[in-house]
Amino acid sequence: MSAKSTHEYLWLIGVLLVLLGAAVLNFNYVLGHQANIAQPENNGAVPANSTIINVTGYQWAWSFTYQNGTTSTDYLYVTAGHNYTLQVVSKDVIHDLLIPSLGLQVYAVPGHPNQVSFEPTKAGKYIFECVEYCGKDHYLMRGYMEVSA
Ligand SMILES: [Cu+2]
Repeated sequence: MSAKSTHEYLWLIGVLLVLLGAAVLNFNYVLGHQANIAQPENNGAVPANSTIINVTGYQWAWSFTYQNGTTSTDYLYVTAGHNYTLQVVSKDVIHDLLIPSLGLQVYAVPGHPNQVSFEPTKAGKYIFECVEYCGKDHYLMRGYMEVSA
């Protein structure tokens, strides 16, 4: 083995160690955030004990209508330990609702409701946002999910 190839092996090992370190940090992060992820179900069936919330995306906000008829804009109110089913639709162009803390993402399409169920497990305030570019004020399509205990 020449001196040059030894040098190359050292670089190779160094780079692999850096990548391994990044992988460990990444897994750590992902696994650490999984406590709040509660099995999104997206196969059309509403779980028996689920509360339906109608969600409408439009340029440029999210509106939520609850079973008692009340509505909220850019705030989603839920309670930990309860199951919810979002029925998501759009009034105009295609939007895409992302709630990172739930590992949940669902398209809002005009005339084609999409449905996703979830169960928040930890009280807190979590960001959500539209992740499909939908016009000039797309960046304003964000809000908070408030999970009460
Ligand atoms: Cu949007």
